Amino acid sequence: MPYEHLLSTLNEHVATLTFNRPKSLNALNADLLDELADYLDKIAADDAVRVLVLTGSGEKAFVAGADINELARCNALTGKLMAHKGQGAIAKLQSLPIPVIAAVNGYALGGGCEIALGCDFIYAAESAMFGLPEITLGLIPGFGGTQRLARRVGMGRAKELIFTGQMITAAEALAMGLVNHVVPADKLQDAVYKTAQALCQKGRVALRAAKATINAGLNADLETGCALEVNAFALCMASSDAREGTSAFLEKRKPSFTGSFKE
Ligand code: CO8
Repeated sequence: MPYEHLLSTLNEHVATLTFNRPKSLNALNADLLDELADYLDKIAADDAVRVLVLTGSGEKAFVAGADINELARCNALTGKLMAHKGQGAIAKLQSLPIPVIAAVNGYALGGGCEIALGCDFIYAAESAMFGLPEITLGLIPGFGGTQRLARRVGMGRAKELIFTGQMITAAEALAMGLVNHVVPADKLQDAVYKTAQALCQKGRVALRAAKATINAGLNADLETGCALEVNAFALCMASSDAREGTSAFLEKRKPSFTGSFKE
């Protein structure tokens, strides 16, 4: 499927997907969401990709939200379909077996903030702004924001941001734990790529197990989460990466992981 609104590159196992509608600050229309879902299906099945980075084209925006031109034409039914479409794409993003980093280079508002919340880490340029301003349009977040923001920053802060629709700076987002790192805009892509490359050197089996276990455990009670961890730990033990990692430590050398389950 050729993409009209997305640009993709692959560089040494790091895939970068760029939201590319700069004239509307990379706003999410229905076609873009279809393209995103298609791209994520392909990435999930591509063994060459070990880390995914999401960013926005231009200097102003990561994604400034759902396309308000389309929202203005929605009724209850089409609005519901649109919300399902966005939630489906972000669910694929969150459950992608590899690490996903949002490189937020500008506005991450509404659906754009919700996409960032579906990523494992958020790195932001100093100039980035975050917010869920749907309330100012007479709406609420519809791409998972009411759920994921509260899980990431706590209920009080999430309610304040969603009730007021206020935008916050990257520094404020960092202080509340929404963002992992804030860097000068011209250093953002390098900082993200450096982390992505470091993750590419880790054991793939363990990385996937860690991500899946943390994600599943967040929606379960502690006992269930710990039971999931025991099984995921055993799965790692069955991998050649575990043998390689422990041997390398004892032999005082750097490990060379293959991500294979073969003995
Ligand atoms: N949708 C469509 N077009 C947009 C959007 C958007 N979300 N954001 C910006 N644009 C367009 C502007 O209309 C403008 O177009 P034009 O040049 O043709 O007039 C262009 O991008 C540049 O924008 P501005 O001139 O407004 O740039 P400023 O620097 O003055 O302002 C802002 C930047 C503050 C980001 C401002 O554009 C803004 O407030 N944008 C809207 C932000 C917003 O409200 N986002 C939330 C949208 S709702 C949402 O995301 C809901 C998700 C769940 C949906 C559930 C399914 C139904």
